[in-house]
Amino acid sequence: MFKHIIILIATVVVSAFAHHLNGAPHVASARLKGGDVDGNITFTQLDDNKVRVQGTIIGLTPGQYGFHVHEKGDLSNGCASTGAHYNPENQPHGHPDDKERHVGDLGNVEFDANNIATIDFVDSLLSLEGDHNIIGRAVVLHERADDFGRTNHPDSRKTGNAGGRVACGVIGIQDPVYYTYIWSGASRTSSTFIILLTLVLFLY
Ligand SMILES: [Cu+2]
Ligand SMILES: [Zn+2]
Repeated sequence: MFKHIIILIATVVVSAFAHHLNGAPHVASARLKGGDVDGNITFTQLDDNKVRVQGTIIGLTPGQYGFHVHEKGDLSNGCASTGAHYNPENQPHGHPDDKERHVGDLGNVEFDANNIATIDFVDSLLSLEGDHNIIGRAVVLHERADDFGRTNHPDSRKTGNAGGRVACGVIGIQDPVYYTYIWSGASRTSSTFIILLTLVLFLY
C-alpha cells in the first residue's frame, strides 16, 4: 500500500515536470542595440496566457518612443530588415489596449531624466507559443513617439508614425535552456513514458 502511494506521488511529480518540458518556453529575451542605445528585455509567459514584458534601456533623451515587435528576426541589414510590425491577425496599427491592433504594437516606452527607460507591463496578445509566437522575431525602438493610429498622418494607421528605427534585437529562448538538450531525438510522449516506466521498475 505504501509503495503504491509512493508510485502515485512520483507519477504526479514526473507528469508535472514533463508537462513543463512539453510546454512553450517560459521566458524569452532580447538584447536591444543601436548607436548609443543598449538594453535587455525579457518576455515571461504567464499562466493566464499573457506575457509580462520587463527590461531596462539606456541611451535616449527624456521622452516617449515607439516600441514594437516586428515580424522578422533578421538583422542582416540592421533594424531595417526586421520587416513590418508583427501582424498575424491582419489588423490596423493601434494602441496596446485597442481591440484592433497589431500583435506587435506595444505602445511607447518612456526615458527619464537620466536617459533610462524602465519597462514593466503585461500584454494580452503576445505569446511565446502558438499563433502569436514572438520567438525569432525582433523588438524595435523608434526615434519618435507612437501615435497609436490616432492622427491624420498617412503612416498613423500603419506604423503609428514613430519614424526611423533606433535600436533592435532578436527575441530568443531564455528558459528552459535544457529543453532541446534533454529531449532531442525522442518524442516527448515516449520519453515521459520511459521515465515513468523506469521509476515504476526502480520502486518495485
Ligand atoms: Cu516598429
Ligand atoms: Zn503596429
